[in-house]
Amino acid sequence: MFKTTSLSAHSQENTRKFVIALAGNPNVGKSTVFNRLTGLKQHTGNWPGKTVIKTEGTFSHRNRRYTLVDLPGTYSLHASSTDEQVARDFICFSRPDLTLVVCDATCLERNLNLVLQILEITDRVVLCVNLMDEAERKGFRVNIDMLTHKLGIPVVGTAARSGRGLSRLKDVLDDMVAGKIVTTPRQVVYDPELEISINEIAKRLTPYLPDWINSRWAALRLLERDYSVLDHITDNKNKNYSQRILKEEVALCLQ
Ligand SMILES: Nc1nc2c(ncn2[C@@H]2O[C@H](COP(=O)(O)OP(=O)(O)OP(=O)(O)O)[C@@H](O)[C@H]2O)c(=O)[nH]1
Ligand SMILES: [Mg+2]
Repeated sequence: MFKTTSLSAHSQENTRKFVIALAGNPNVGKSTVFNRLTGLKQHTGNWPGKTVIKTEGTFSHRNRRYTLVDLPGTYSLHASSTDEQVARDFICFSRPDLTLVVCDATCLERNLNLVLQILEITDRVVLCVNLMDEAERKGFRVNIDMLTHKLGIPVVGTAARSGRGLSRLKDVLDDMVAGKIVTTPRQVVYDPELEISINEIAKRLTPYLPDWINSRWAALRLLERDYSVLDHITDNKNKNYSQRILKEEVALCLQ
């Protein structure tokens, strides 16, 4: 799954700060991971226009500087609550260099739902399977290698409260940013009829969207009649016209 690339292309990059979005279900240890990585270098405010708290922190590792953004805990990214909207918009539209998803090792199945949703948005994802100590205490065995293979992204087991695995996690984040790891994220395949519509809409959307927005993901949002993604189309001059045309095309695909 992983390919190694040359570091030379990235030699200039140690002067800038890399942004890591920290996502996950509620109560899985995100803030514990956040505190372990950033120590006291934290700053708290609000998300613009929202009453949701935004906590940012910084850390350095192997000569690179990072800003870690602790997103609200969510079970999904359907933007049906303010928390979900904040988390989704940051991962999708703020273009973080990486998204670090924290999972609870004792209830992986429920947690993986969010992971798969994030993999529909971006391929720049690292999974931290936290609470490994709790899982072990309950007699669960989590196969990290198998998860890595099945999901196509790097997976690191941690017990953040005691600090176990955090050093390896930092190495993996850094390897991702350095371009040493190329991911092949597992994609959810929907039923064939839906896949035809997704592909058709994605094809029509592509010319209107910036290339960093995944058009397959955008097509799925339109199929759910979530048109907020259309706010991000690049054709500013004809924005209203383009939005109307795209909505009509989606309606045609749904007939
Ligand atoms: N045993 C164990 N407990 C942990 C671990 N990581 C976090 N905890 C505990 O789990 C609880 C929740 O941790 P938080 O870091 O607040 O979780 P969170 O995901 O930030 O929670 P929300 O922000 O409320 O969504 C706390 O009591 C932590 O001490 C771990 O690896 N092992
Ligand atoms: Mg928290």
